Amino acid sequence: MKHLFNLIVVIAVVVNISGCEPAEVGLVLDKRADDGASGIYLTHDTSVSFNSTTDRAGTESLEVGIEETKLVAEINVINGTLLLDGHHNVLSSQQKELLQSLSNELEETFSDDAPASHEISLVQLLSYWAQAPQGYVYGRRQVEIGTADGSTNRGDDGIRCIRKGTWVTARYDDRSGHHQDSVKVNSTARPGYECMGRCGPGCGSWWAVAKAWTQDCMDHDQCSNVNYSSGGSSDSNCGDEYDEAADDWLWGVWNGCDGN
Ligand SMILES: [Ca+2]
Ligand SMILES: [Ca+2]
Repeated sequence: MKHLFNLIVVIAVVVNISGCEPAEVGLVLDKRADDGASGIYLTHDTSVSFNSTTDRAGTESLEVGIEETKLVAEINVINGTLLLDGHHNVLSSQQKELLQSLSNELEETFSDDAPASHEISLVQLLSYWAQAPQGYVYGRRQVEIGTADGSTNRGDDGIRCIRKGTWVTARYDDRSGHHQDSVKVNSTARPGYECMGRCGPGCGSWWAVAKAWTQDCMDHDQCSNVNYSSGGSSDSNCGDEYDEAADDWLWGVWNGCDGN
């Protein structure tokens, strides 16, 4: 009987040790300084590394790696340009969820103090990459910040602020043609589509360091809302609206698009 008791104790200890083993998951911030930030975000089965730097010439560089998958961005604040290069990768839903989780974690961390410009860029870029349409190919492209393409009916509106509570016309195209839908800014279209017109997923956290509402983000939100609900979510429907919202996502807040 005593032997049996000992055996039970041993089994209990083994189970206890394995059950309480500290899980090394979460954000490890290696560096947070005036000239950049770097670290790694760990989950049970994968990791995301990030490294952002900023120099006196007004260039902010960011490199993100999800295992072997690399995404880079270069922002020139002086010239008003943004270069995005995803090496033609296509991210899985899980990889995009990871980027959004990392963005959320960094946003909460940075909100403790007044976040630096490059820290807000990091949070917003991760979130932007995380919200790409399904099947989106992260190619190499240069964005002129805040430059409208001159089209009045659709296309890139530069960075045009919209006000919460007002009705605006969302313009987008998909496989069934061109659409113009009237949508109330900051309304809820359905679960997952709260705060319509905000650049970012849903309404974001209350500690959000950058909240902006713009026309291009509304066009993208409504295109996604309509196409995702019909099961047709894909790069070919809303990829162009997503592309046109890049500058809004990153600089809407600096352009005063606080929704008021
Ligand atoms: Ca835009
Ligand atoms: Ca489209």
